[in-house]
Amino acid sequence: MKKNLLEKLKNYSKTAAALAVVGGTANAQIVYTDVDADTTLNTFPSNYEIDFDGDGVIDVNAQVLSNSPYYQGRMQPVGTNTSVVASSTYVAVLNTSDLISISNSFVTSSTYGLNLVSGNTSGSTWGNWNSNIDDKYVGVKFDISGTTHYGWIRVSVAYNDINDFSMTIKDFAYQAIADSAIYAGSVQADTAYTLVATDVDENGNGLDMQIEFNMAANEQFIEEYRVMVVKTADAATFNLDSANAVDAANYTAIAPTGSNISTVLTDLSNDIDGDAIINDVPYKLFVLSVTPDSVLSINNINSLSAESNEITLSFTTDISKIETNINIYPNPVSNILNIRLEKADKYTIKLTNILGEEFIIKEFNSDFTTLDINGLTKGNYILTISNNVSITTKQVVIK
Ligand SMILES: [Ca+2]
Ligand SMILES: [Ca+2]
Ligand SMILES: [Ca+2]
Repeated sequence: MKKNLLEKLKNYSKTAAALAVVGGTANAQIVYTDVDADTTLNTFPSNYEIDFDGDGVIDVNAQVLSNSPYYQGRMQPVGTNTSVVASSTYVAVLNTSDLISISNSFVTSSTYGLNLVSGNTSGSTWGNWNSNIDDKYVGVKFDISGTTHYGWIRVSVAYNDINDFSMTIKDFAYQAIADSAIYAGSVQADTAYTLVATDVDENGNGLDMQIEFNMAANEQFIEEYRVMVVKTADAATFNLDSANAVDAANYTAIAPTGSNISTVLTDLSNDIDGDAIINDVPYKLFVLSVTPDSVLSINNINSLSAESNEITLSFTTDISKIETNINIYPNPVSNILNIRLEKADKYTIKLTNILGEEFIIKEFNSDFTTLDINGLTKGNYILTISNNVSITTKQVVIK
């Protein structure tokens, strides 16, 4: 498992997707950088400089050095207001999913930074990493343009004794939202983009809804895309929290393919409210990129695309389409009249007598409905059925 993960991580490069988000943990925005290849510091002195935000200002300098009889592996905060999560006065060993936030104890050390590993040839040791430690985290707080950001660095230490150890720097990430916490090891799925919805058929349901979108620039942390159909009236307030809460019956899951996606929904596809997708309702579509919890931690974060164009499905067929595909039964009728149309749509039906007197009017969004005609006088009636593009009439006999 771990080996696969490391292999997967090797090809990952920096993600800096621009996505408009609001504050809060669920809407976190994590910028991840792989160290490719993992960098092992095993000669004295050697170092690796970490620039979390890619602004050219080094934030943390990881280094091993010897000033005999002392040997040290350190994390040196070098950026403005940078500091490291500490236990005692040494770099703390954080586990996957430990929260890095304002609540931690941070220490800013001066010239050499904080010890992970240190000791002397007389056998004294200092620090919390003086052993074989695989894939643990250094928590960091640093400054971007005067605001505080939290991040993690994944580190392994191979330790024989105090003058025979190495530190391996594997990857790092930070929370792009100022003052917002990050979980150690937490990553975020990249975002699908440029969604285009098109009406491609004449079924009056999801079979007419084609969605095309560009795959995320990096699919490393994406388990599946979820296509979500949102009524336009609700689209402005639809956000990552809402998308995460949508029931599995009400989105379409698509596995990443390594290519851009084009797909058509099904006749059973619902919008996010659980309503069938039908004609004459304005929708906007979204794609949620879902990251599996198993990749690195239990705190990985999904990403929501920007909305698609607005799409309103409709029939472009004329009156003959309805006329030839209508089924009214039984006829003559004495109790319940069934009305079945070939395609679901928004229909209005009226039952009138031959004088034009109106007895029943009903609207429905479906390909089927019933009328209860109990109590109506026996005789000949006219059933008028219309949608937004056509109208037709049928004779009904009540017996
Ligand atoms: Ca920087
Ligand atoms: Ca790496
Ligand atoms: Ca259509």
